[in-house]
Amino acid sequence: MRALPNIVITGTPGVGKTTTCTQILALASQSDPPLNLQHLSINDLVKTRSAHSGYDEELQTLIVDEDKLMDEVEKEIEDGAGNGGWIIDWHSTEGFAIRWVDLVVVLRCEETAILYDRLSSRGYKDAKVQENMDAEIFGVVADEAREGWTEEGQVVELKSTEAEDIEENAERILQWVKNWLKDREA
Ligand code: DAT
Repeated sequence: MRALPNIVITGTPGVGKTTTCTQILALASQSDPPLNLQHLSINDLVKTRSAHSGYDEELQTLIVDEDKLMDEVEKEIEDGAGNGGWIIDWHSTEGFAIRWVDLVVVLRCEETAILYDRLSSRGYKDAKVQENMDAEIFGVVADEAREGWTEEGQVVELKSTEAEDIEENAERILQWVKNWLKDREA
């Protein structure tokens, strides 16, 4: 059994996944006792392990080789005897084994104008901004997560619109980790 839970922080690009993960790790290291959580950026893994099969010019993105990527994810997660504590940062949960993950957090930015600004300030082309906006409006990532993790409370959606949301969400997620630990001790 894992010593710490594995959590996926997911959502449409620009909802604040990486910023939230950084904040969770900062709070975890300041906890008493510190919690040994680690950030697993799947974006980085795609690049460093070459889990891609080319570049999509239209969508300005690497074409992910999902089988290779999931092999690499599994290797990372199972590293250290599978002790857990991974905060996994990716815009999808597709391909993840249910057993790898204890909680899926879907960040949501329902203020489309705000998400639009975040995406266009990254220099994304219109087609890519539009694709992501549509995905957010239709809740694609949340639906996909719910199809996989069906038990009550395994998937939570949190609003990530304003700066205060980042802090609040990171605190909630850390509290969830602490409760998970308490339940295991009992
Ligand atoms: P993601 O990892 O989901 O693609 P990010 O963490 O890189 O997103 O954030 C993209 C940009 O938007 C970054 O400049 C921080 C900002 N941002 C994200 N969530 C926010 C929030 N809830 N309030 C204010 N700014 C936010």
